[in-house]
Amino acid sequence: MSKILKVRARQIFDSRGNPTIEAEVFTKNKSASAICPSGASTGTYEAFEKRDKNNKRYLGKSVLNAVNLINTKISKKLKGQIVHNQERIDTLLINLDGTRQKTKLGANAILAVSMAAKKLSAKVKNLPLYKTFLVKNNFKLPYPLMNIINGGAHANNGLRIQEFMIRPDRAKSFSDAMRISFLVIKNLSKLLKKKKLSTSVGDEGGFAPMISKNYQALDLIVSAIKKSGFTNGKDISICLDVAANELYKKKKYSIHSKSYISVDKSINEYKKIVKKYKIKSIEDPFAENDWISWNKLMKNFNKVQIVGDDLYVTNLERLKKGFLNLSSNAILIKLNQIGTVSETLDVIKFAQIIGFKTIISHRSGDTEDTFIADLAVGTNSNQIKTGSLARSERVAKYNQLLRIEEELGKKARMNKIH
Ligand code: 2PG
Ligand code: MG
Repeated sequence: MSKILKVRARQIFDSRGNPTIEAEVFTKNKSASAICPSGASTGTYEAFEKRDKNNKRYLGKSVLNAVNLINTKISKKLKGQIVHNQERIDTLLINLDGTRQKTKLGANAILAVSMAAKKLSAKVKNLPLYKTFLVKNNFKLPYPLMNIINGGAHANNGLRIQEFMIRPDRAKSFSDAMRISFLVIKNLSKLLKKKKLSTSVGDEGGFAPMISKNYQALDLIVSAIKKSGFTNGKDISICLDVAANELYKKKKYSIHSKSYISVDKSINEYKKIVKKYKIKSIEDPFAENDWISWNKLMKNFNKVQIVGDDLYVTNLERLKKGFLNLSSNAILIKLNQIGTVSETLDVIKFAQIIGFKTIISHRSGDTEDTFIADLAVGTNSNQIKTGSLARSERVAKYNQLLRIEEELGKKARMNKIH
């Protein structure tokens, strides 16, 4: 049996240039490493990200204490554990921390180790990572949700909605999904240039032109889809991440314009844009504690995918509450919101049992680590959200999915979107 010899960690940097943790787990002959990502529009109930608040040399952003905890306490705890026993490894990590939101060791420290152990187990078994999760055969590729216009906390253009995404619903294969998305993105770039708008990109690789009205972004995307020879709402669907936590004040929302309006009025505006732009998916339409408004929205739509991100923070208890409350019909999955691979898999399993769509997601501060691409295939998740076709930390995940598709060969299938 392959036993863990030691765990080592180092401080490296993420796509926004912020310090993050890379952990490396060793057996006698092999090792594997993993890197933790980091969000900007985070939910209050996410697991804790440990940073050295008092270290002025890194403006309070370094992760050196967490790195040190991995090299000492965590390494000592995991020494001698069988690398294939992911649940035991994760339980030991959870118990060693002992707090609800993993504040002692930091979820960033715990997750980097948890993912590295998972990768090492696959390596020792000589299996591709995607074959070591929930699905054992009939692997399916997820539909990409490409964030092609960035706003909100991911850009400084004043756009209210954080992410304007496209999903190539009629793609027959993952490579076809990439080709379709590529065409729309290139045509969008041309359109922006023509309108003398910037083609520079935001944190997730989507364009961040200086426009501030949601409908301007939506009109641009509709034109790009048309220009590429596709039909909006059929070949391609527009999907949104509103990230409404950031747009909430005293029971009112500033989603649709700068002024704050009531929930009922916000829902009416949602209805208008869903109809006009044939929007198929809305993530975080309301704030993380506003359960009633989520339910109201669900009652208004029966064909729109409503996705909980900050609402659920990949937390089983919150997902159960959302299920009972009829808050949504899909969940966004982010490993670092909860902090271990095992807990993430539990949430995915439960979501799939209750018939929710699972969407595996990157963070706005991400890295070259492609773990989530394998996770999406290995859990039969319908969709993956990992930015646009720009910035290597985003493209790396898509490229990994292309490799997986190639490896599956004739057996490769796309997941079901409807
Ligand atoms: C989101 C994510 C990823 P962040 O809100 O869904 O797109 O952003 O990582 O900043 O929370
Ligand atoms: Mg989100």
